[in-house]
Amino acid sequence: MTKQTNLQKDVLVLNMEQQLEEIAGQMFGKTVSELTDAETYYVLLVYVKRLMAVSDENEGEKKVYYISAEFLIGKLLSNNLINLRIYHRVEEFLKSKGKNLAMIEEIEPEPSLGNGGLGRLAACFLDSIATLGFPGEGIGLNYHFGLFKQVFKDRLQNAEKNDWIEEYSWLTKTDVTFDVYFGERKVTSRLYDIDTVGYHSGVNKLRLFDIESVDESIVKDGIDFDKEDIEKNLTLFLYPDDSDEAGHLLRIYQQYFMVCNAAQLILREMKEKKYDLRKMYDHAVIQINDTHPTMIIPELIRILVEEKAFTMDEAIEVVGKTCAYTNHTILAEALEKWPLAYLEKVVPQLVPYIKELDRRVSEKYSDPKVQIIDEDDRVHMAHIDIHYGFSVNGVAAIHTEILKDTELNAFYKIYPEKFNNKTNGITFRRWLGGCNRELTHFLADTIGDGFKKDADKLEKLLEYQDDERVLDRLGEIKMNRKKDLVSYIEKAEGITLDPESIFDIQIKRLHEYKRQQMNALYIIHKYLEIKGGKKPVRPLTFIFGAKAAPAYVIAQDIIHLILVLQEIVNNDPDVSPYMKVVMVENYNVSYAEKLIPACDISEQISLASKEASGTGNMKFMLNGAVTLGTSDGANVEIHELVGDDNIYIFGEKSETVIAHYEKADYVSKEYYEKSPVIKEAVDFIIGKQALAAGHKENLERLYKELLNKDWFMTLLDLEDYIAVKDKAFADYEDRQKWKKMMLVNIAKAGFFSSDRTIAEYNRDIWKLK
Ligand code: GL2
Repeated sequence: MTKQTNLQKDVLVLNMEQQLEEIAGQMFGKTVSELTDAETYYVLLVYVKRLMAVSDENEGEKKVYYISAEFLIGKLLSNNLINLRIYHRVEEFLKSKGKNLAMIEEIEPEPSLGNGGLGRLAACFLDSIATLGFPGEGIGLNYHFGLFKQVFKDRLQNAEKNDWIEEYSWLTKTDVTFDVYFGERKVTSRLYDIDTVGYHSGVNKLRLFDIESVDESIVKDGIDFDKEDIEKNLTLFLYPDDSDEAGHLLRIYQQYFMVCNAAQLILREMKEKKYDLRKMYDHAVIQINDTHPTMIIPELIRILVEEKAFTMDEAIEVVGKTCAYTNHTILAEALEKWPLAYLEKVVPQLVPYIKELDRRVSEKYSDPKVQIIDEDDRVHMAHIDIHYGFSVNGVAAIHTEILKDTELNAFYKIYPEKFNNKTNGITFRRWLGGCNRELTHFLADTIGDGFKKDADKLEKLLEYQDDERVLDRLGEIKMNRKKDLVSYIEKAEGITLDPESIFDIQIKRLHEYKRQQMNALYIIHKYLEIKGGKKPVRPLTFIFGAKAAPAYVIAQDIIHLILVLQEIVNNDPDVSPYMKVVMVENYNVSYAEKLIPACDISEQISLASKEASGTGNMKFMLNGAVTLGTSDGANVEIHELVGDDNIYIFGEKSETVIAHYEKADYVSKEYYEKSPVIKEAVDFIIGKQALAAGHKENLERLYKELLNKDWFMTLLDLEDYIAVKDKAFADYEDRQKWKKMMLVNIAKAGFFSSDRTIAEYNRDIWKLK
C-alpha cells in the first residue's frame, strides 16, 4: 500500500463526524440524530468498511493461509472500532446525538460460522495474526445460515435456521470466481472477503467461498432441506446433519469445495507475484485446522502434477514443506475417516493421488496404525496430514503429550521432529477490552496500559494483591457485570436472578465428555439437600449455555434434563430463594460476552484427557472467575500458573482415565451402587417429580445411559466434584480472600493471549517475517 492510502485513512478518521453525517445522508436521507439505532448500525458498518479498505495490508515475502471449516467471528462492529482505536470517539459522538453505542451493537446479527472452540480459536488467531503484522489470511466457506439457532419448545431443543447475511454486511463480494469439479460435474464459486483489522496494526482478509447457484429457498421448516441438490445447498449450513449417507457426502462436497478454491487462490497469488512454484514453501505456509481441510494436500499435488509439470516426487516434496496440521481432539468420532467409496463418488479425480500417497506409506511402514487407507477401505484424513505435512501440533501441553504418548504414538516414533505443542490463546481485544470495558479501564489505571500490547504485563497486578482498594474495586466491577447480566437474562429468558448469589457458569457445546450431566447431578443433589433443610449460606445460581448437535440424541436428553431441573427448582418455593437454574436459549459468542464477565465460578469439568484445550476456561480467568475443573486441557496450565490456592481441581487424572479405557474396567453401576449420594441423584432423573415436568422417553434413556454405559465416566468423579464444589462455595464467603483469588487469576492470564500463541506458531512453524 502507498503512503497516499495511509493519508486517506487518516483523513477518514480525522473527519469521522462529517463522514458519518455524509453516509447517513446518502443512505437514509437523514442526519445522524434522526437515524434509528438500526440505521445507525448500517452507517457505522459502511464507515468502518471504508476505513478498513484504505488501511495498510500486512504484506511480505511469505504468507500464512489458515484454512478452516469454521471461523466463529462473532459480531464485528465493536471489535473493529476497538482495533481501529476509535471506539471511544464514536461512542462520544453518538452520545452527543442522543444515541447509545452499546444498544446499537445489539442490532448486529451474529454470523455463526462455527460450532465452538475450534471456530472461535480461528477467529482469535485472525485477530492476532493481523495485530502482529503478519501477512496471512483465513480461508473458509460462506455458510448462509451457519450453525442453527436454538429454540426451546416443551423443554426440548429445536433447531431453526440462523439468517445473518443482510443487504449491508461485513462481506464484500469480489470478482474472483473459480471452477470446481466434482468429477465431471462443474460448479462455479464466488469469493467474498471480510477485512480483519489488527489492534493498532494493518488489515488481513478472511476469504469465504460461496457457490453462485446456492438457493436459500430450499430450506423449509427448521433446518431441513434436500441434501442431494449440491448446486443449491452446498453453502447453506455449517456441518449439515451427517447422520446418514447423504449428510456425509455433503460434508465431503463442502470440504473439497473449500480446498479446491483455496488451492486455486494460493496458486493464483504465486503466479501474480511471479514466485517460483518449486519454492512454494518460501512464500506460503498452509495451516490445516483439524482434518476438514486435509484434501488440500492431495489436491495441490494433483494440480502440480497435472497442470504444472511436476513429477509425483517433486509435488509431494513441495506440498509437504508447505502444509502443517493442527490436531484439536482425540475423540474418535471427530477424527475423520471417509469411506473410499464416498470419495470416489464426490471427487474421483483425487482418489488416484490418495491411493498413491497410501501406497508409498505402506511400502515403507507395515504398522497398520499408520496406514492411510485401512482394511475397511476408509481413508484416515489425519494420517495424510501427518505423513505429508511438516508439522503436527496439539493445542495444550497435556493434549500434545497424549498425542505423542498414546493416540499418535506410532507416528511420533516415525517423525518425532514434526510434533510440537501450541497452547491455545484468546484475543484480549474481544475477551477483555470488548466485553469488560470497566475492568479494562481499571486495569489500565492501576498498572498502565502496556498490557494491551504485551499481555504478560498483567502480572504487575500481583503487586496489588494486598491492596484493599484494588480488591474492592475488582469486587465492585464483578458485581456490576452480574447486574448487567441479571437485566439481560430477565429480558431474554424471563427469569429473575439475584446478583448477590454465586454465579456458577458452564457454557460450551453440549457433549457427554464435557459432562454437563455431572453438573446437573450436582444440582439435583443440592436441591435435595435444601429440601431436607440444609440451606446454603448464600443463594446459588447455576447457568448453562449449550447447543447439542441435532443428531446427538443423548446430548438432547441432557438439555432436556437441565430444562426440567430449571422448571422444578425455580418453581419450588422451598428451594428457589436459595438456588436458581437457567439454561439460556441460543448460546452464542454475543451471549458469551455477557456471561463470562459476570461469572464467579467457571465450570471446566470435562473427563480428564478428553478436552484438548478449552478456551472458555481462559476467557473466564481473564475476567476474574475462579476455575472449578479437572486436570484436563489448558486447565492444567492454568493450575500451574495460579497455584493450588487459586483454583479448584478435582477428579481422576488423565493417566487413570486412559488406563480405564485400555482395560475397559470402568463400570458406572458400581459407583451408583456403592454411593447413596450418587444413587439418590441419578434416581431423581426418573423420579415422580422429574417425570411430571419432563418426557419419560428422554429421561429414561438418559438414566439408562448413565447406569449402563456412561462412556465419559460421569459417576467416576461425581463425589469428588460435589465435595470440591461445596468447598468453593464455602470459600466464597471469605470475600477478601476470594477477591485476591480473582486478582491472581487476572494477573496470570497473560500467557493465554492469542498473540503469544501466534508468535509461537510463527517462531516454530510459519517463519514469516
Ligand atoms: C476443539 C476442542 O474440543 C477444544 O478443547 C479446543 O479448545 C478447540 C480449539 O483447539 O478445539 N476441537 C474440536 O473439534 N472442537 C473444539 O472446540 N470443536
